[in-house]
Amino acid sequence: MTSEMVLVRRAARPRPRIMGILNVTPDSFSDGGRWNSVDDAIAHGAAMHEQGADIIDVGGESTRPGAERVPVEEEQQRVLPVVRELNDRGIRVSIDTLNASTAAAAAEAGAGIVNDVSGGLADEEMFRTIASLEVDYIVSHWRGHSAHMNQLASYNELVGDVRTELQARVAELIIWGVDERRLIVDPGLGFAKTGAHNWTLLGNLDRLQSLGYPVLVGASRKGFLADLLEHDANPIDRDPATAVISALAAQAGAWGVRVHDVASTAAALAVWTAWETGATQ
Ligand code: PMM
Repeated sequence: MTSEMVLVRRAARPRPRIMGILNVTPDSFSDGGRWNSVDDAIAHGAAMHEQGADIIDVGGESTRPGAERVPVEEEQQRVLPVVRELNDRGIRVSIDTLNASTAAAAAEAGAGIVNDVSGGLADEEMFRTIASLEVDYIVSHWRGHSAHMNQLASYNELVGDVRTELQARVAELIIWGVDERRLIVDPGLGFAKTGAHNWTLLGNLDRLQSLGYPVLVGASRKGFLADLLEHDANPIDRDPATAVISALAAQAGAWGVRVHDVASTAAALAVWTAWETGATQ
């Protein structure tokens, strides 16, 4: 060491990808029914892309607490034309589904990512299907269907249990022959988790990152944010809190954030990027 002080700025980290949520469902908890027609859904997906979404996550079955299952044919009728058209417009698309046959059909229609909130537990064909497709796969922590997931929210050591359960799903995917470079993990906020569980997981993202896979955070408009807020007449009132989580997730090194309101998260991540780089880029 010389006596001269040298300031070394560590290399800037990439900003997380923004995944814009496109629920083509009549009943999703925060935006259900709004993008119910194919044309409206495509227009909304394209608008989110314009606002800065890197990926549009198309889903045809609500996973809100208490939600009932949707017949798979109906799910595919909802999502496939939207996936196809967005892909034709050059937009990267993920398919949010629990069903292996929908994952395969959506990949055929151009989806490059399968986002399965059940981590393969809802459909025993999912991992075999993923192994046969050229897609990235988001493996979420999950314990059971929305209709009864709140009864499954009990843990010995929350973060360790979620980490171990995710690791087991990843190990199984690798046995099926899935390329581990195509895996992304997700703590599954709100899925068999209380509000306190969600905050604990967010505060310990580093322990999930230490699994060695990119981490996706899906906190957008979820009920646990409402408990913090004095004025919460509507799920969109949670967008500022969601945007702050996006910036904090960036700071924690998340690979991506899944959000309804792309504009506010894009603004939050622009601030984070300027902070991170000293606005040198
Ligand atoms: N949450 C929902 C749906 N899909 N996918 C991932 N990877 N992570 C999540 O946290 C997640 C998800 C439920 O929220 P929505 O009904 O607003 O889409």
